[in-house]
Amino acid sequence: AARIPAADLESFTECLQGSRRILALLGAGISAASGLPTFRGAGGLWRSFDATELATPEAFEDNPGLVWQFYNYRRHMALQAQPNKAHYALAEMSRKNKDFITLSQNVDGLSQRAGHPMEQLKLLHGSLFNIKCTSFYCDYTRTNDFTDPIVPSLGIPQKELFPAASGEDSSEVASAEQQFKLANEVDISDPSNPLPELSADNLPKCPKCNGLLRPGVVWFGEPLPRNTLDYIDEWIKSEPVDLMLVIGTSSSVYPAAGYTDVARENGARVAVINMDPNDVAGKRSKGVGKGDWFFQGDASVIVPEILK
Ligand code: BJW
Ligand code: ZN
Repeated sequence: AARIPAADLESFTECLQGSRRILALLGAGISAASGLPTFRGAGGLWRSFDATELATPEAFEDNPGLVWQFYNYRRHMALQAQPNKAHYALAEMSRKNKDFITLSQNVDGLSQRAGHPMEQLKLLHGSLFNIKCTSFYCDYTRTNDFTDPIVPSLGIPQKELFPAASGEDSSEVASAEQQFKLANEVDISDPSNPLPELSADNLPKCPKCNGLLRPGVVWFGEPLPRNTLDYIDEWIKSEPVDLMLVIGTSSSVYPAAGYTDVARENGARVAVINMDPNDVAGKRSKGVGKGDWFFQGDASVIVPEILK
């Protein structure tokens, strides 16, 4: 907190107190202090793979087993993580102000678990805990699926951990709890641990059509949920926006990053909270302009400090 310049905090607080219609845009940096890796820069690799290259329809088509292992791992990590003070501060402020809307690019569920009012939380890129069918003619989806691993074969294969389990001595077969515990002690993100090759038969299957299921997230080249985009456009354009908070995002992915400029055009002043001063809002815009704030540091420290 000592890093926040007093004059900036003072002018920001004055603006915040005079603001009713507030928009927040969240990125992976808000969950960094909860132990979840971001996409770009250090930590953006999973095994030897660039996380942004696994988050594509092409990667899933080429190797659904690999991509499912990546998402199964991310689901597990997100479930183990706890929301931090930034998630809680935003949730609390949202409960007090129904004109405060948060657009989250994150799929980790931490805002929801911090008690963020759902009607004020717009998920731009879906959720790790939504699942949908890949079959063109099938509309099967399910939400809030916290099964971990999502299917048993996405845990560590039993025969690798329990060579005896396939043998005669049934006393060697581990209980479900033991299997779960052991499976999660093997760090599948460590490339020195073998990654099992999985056939489509071992992956999550649709109960309706038996097609392959996929994570309910938005990959590159895919459209964001239409009703969410419509809601946001209407919300931003119906009345002037007073203030926009851009928290822990590289502002490099569209259309999400573009909302900062749209809000600015509709009157908003913009505060950016980020570790990296180069990641100012809207890479394609002129960046942080006159009358805006940049608060450098860990969102879990800065956000509760500037919103209190
Ligand atoms: C801290 C911190 C700490 C660290 N405290 N800070 C216009 C122009 C150019 C290109 C496009 C355009 N419009 C669309 C495109 C194409 C594309 C795109 O944007 N490409 C860019 C790379 C240029 N966009 C799309 O494809 C989107 N779809 C689309 O536009 O569809 C159009 C369409 C219409 C009709 C039919 C068909 C199509 C879809 C984008 C989907 C993005 N998906 C992902 C994966 C989600 C699933 C998953 O999680 O696996 O979303 S990619 C990944 O990036 C993920 C994130 O939500 C997103 C943004 O990343 P984020 O959150 O900003 O993370 P990082 O790592 O980049 O940054 C972290 C930041 O935190 C850094 O700044 C750090 O400094 C900071 N930080 N620790 C505070 N403790
Ligand atoms: Zn189906």
